[in-house]
Amino acid sequence: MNSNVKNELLKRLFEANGGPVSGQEIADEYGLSRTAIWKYVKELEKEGYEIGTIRKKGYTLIGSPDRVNAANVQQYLTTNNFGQHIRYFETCESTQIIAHEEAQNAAPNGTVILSEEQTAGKGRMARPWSSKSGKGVWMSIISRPSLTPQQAPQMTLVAAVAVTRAIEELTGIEPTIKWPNDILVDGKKVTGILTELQADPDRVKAIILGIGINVNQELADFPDELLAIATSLRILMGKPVDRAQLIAKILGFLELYTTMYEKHGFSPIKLLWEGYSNTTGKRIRAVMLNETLIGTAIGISDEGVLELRLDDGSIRGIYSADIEVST
Ligand code: BTX
Repeated sequence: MNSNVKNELLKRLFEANGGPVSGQEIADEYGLSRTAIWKYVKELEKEGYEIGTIRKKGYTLIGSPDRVNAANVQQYLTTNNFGQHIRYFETCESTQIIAHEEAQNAAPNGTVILSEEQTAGKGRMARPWSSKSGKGVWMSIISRPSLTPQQAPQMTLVAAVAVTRAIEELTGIEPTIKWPNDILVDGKKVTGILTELQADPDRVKAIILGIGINVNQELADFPDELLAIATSLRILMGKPVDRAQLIAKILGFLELYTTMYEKHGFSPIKLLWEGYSNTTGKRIRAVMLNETLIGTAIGISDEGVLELRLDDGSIRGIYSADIEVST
């Protein structure tokens, strides 16, 4: 079996938007028999696609399985780069690991790694990220913006704004962002973002943006220790959400905001970010590796650094910390 032919057939079925796709034409183009094309149709049916036949016209797509594979995502894509190359897995340890390898092997800007399940999903500082099969968006994006390594942390904020906006548009839910990387609804985490870097001292070679979104979990899908701190879009909406459509929307906003950031700097992103922030103006505890600071969050600087006014009136910039918002 040639997976290119199968992918091409699927792509055309999506593009035909319910209309017929001629098996004969594909057979002619690839120098195959019509029976060979029929075998690819049977393969797709085994994967969960529902395919009908119209006599003398060809095949039509009636339904697709709930999968985040390339064809399902790309039918909704409006981007030039982000998501044009997708590698899809039923399961893997972590999409970040695969993305790092792909980035080293010269994967183009905007390459996306998606998996139905992660068996060792990673959070920041080697914390685990729960990634149940078929229930969430477990995605790593290889971005190659022209930035210095010092600017890279700002990409976390670019990604947070893109994901928040996409969730808002698709579901009507209004999430907030807790600096730097948590997307929350009613104080519970729906999304975590992990930004990793491949860089020379003066130039970013690749940013690997890891995005984990709880989409279609029900309460029973979460491990006990997460019940108090995590939620999913399905729990919030009371109905399932189309993961493929959500991914395409995120990639659209991510391309838009990354371009905006490269062209105009961080200020437009900062404005968007502040509109979603649940941190600004609040009393917070910032837990860092070597110290814990308590104060009022004033906002973020033009570099994306969180500015904290301590009780003695002095101002400290926080580059990396876990934040607890107290009021
Ligand atoms: P973080 O360090 O801010 O959050 C990790 C913490 O969040 C964990 O210690 C746990 O308390 C909690 N947690 C774990 N799983 C979940 C979950 N599903 N929902 C809500 N809370 C949870 C956040 O790190 C960054 C997460 C990035 C995940 C993506 S998924 C695709 C990519 N591949 C990969 O291995 N990681 C990224």
